[in-house]
Amino acid sequence: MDLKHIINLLQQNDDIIIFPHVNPDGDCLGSSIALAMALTNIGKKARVIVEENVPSAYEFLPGLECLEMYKEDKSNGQLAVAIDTGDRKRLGERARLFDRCKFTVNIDHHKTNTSFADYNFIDASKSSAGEIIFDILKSMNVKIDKSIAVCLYVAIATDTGGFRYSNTTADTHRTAAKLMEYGLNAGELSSRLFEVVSKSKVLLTAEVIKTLEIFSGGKIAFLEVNDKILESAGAVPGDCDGLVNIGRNIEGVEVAVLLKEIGNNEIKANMRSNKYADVASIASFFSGGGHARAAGCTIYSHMNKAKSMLLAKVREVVE
Ligand SMILES: [Mn+2]
Repeated sequence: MDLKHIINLLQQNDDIIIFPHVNPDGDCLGSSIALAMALTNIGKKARVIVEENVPSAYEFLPGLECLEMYKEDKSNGQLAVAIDTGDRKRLGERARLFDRCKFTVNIDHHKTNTSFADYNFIDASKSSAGEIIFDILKSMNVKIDKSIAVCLYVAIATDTGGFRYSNTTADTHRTAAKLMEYGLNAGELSSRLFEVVSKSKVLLTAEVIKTLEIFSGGKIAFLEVNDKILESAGAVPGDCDGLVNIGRNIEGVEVAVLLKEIGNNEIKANMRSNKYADVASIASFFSGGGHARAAGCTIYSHMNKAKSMLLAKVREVVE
């Protein structure tokens, strides 16, 4: 699908509902809020509907007034826009509202995207949904202000790990440079996003490091977290973001996995790779998704079983 069609739909509809994915991250929140603000500025009714609170790390974002908490009712909208959402499951409870809207659009950069909407724009060459939203706003010729720029910069910076991951392209830097021209303070944003951590996160990190296991002669690292560990650190599930990098950053490791025990029979796996292993293919095997270097899935089994099934698959890809 051509970006022009998506832009036409945004221009022709006045009641637009934007859907970030569940467990919202910096990319989906920043991109969604930026799009909502830009559309509101040109006189449209644009809302971002979420079903969870904004993680505390992103409470500083401008434009949070665009967010509305999802209520189960029969309301609908003209145009539904899912952002950064690889498959329909990632819409959570809101999938019903999404389906009730007259037209549905899916804007994403995950190569595993299932094209679940009426109109799908998937560009896996982009580092982030933020980069795509920037292109859309530029093509629509709508005014970008500092608040919109901050949101898009946060979207791009978080999905590229502060412009360090291999998804960072020359275009990514060019877009970031253009966003900086709206007067945002990149140093301050980076420190807020990547350096400042809560005490509970530090304590959680210490506990998670104790679970480290290394396999395949140092090429695979597994880490674990569960409610008991979270509780002992006084941490919340959102504090687990990025912990998989503890494994990924170990010299010689190709694939790192963080296993999160949600219930007795539900394990969420967060995977990262460094150079060659396609973790999206592993995630797909377990009905998950993502990118070659960052992917995730849920395994409905107990911890030991989930770990051995996943380890077997990771070994196939790594060895
Ligand atoms: Mn993203």
